[in-house]
Amino acid sequence: MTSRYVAGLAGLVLMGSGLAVSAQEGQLNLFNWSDYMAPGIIEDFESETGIEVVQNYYNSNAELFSKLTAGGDAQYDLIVPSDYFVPRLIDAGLVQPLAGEGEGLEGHDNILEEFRRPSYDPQGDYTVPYLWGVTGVVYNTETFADPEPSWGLLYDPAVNPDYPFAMLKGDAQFTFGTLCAFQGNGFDCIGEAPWTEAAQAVIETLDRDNFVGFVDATAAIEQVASGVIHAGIVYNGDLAAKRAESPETYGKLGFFIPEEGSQRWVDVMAIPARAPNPDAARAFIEYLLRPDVSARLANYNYYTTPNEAALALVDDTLREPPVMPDEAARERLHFTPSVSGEQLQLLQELWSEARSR
Ligand code: N2P
Repeated sequence: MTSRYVAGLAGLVLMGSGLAVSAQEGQLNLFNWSDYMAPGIIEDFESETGIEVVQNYYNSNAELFSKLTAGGDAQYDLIVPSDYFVPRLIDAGLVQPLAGEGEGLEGHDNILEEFRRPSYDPQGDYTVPYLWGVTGVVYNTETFADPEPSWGLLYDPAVNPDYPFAMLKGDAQFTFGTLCAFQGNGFDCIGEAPWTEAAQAVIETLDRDNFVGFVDATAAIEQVASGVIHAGIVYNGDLAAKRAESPETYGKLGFFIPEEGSQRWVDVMAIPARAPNPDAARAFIEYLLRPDVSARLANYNYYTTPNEAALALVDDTLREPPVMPDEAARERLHFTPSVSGEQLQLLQELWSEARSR
């Protein structure tokens, strides 16, 4: 029996005897993507540790970033940014190293090798992975019976001249990546030439009569289901979870990973620079690193877990598409390259210029 389970049992015995003893007192302010927790995890953590969890939500990395720069780095204890936003947060001084090194956290050995020293956090000292997934196209299967699995469903006016569609809100680099892929420059494009070409395509798309706007991924699912839009951009697990929850409402929604390539991401846990209660954040990270808790998180959200020790505990649905991309799809998926400094500035300038036209 590992020490972690012994500690858990000791906690139960203490609670059972009615003593008001807790490992750590206090509050944990968790700032997370919406619809990204599983029922019971927070309650069980609270009763085991005595820490009260308060959760607030965002819908894009850009939203998270701007809340942190507006003082959120002193308000939240734990955040869940995506891989390619980590260097931006480190460069802006918005996050602090975890306990010395991430590997010092109990349960860190459970993490798959490929996620231990990733390029976005080479020493693994700022982040611990949470869940990973992919971004693709959601569409109405009654409108588009058998579409080519291509970004053209959104970006080619000849493929969809009339039906309302949306782009993803709050992610300039992702949007440029999708257009770069469509234009043959690869989802992981970097630099002035491909980004300028992508920016031009943003301007042309904004001009189309059936373009309705930039919509959050979770909202895009509802909008396709209700007929407001007929195609948009989503994260695979969000759609899989909705379909499982209500096949009548979401059964007519199709999903594909465009053949020109798309995004694979891993969301990670990190502690803001001036977090009021970093110890509570570390306790929660260690709790989520337990194999049974990781599996519970993955199973509820229909996302793949980076926790190797949890893989045996995940549902079969998580081992097949659309949750686990097949080999052919994995070949066309890319992590979004980390860009910083002048390159990031160029990206942001091209983006705002395209948006303001
Ligand atoms: C939460 C899904 C967020 C994942 N609903 C995006 N990286």
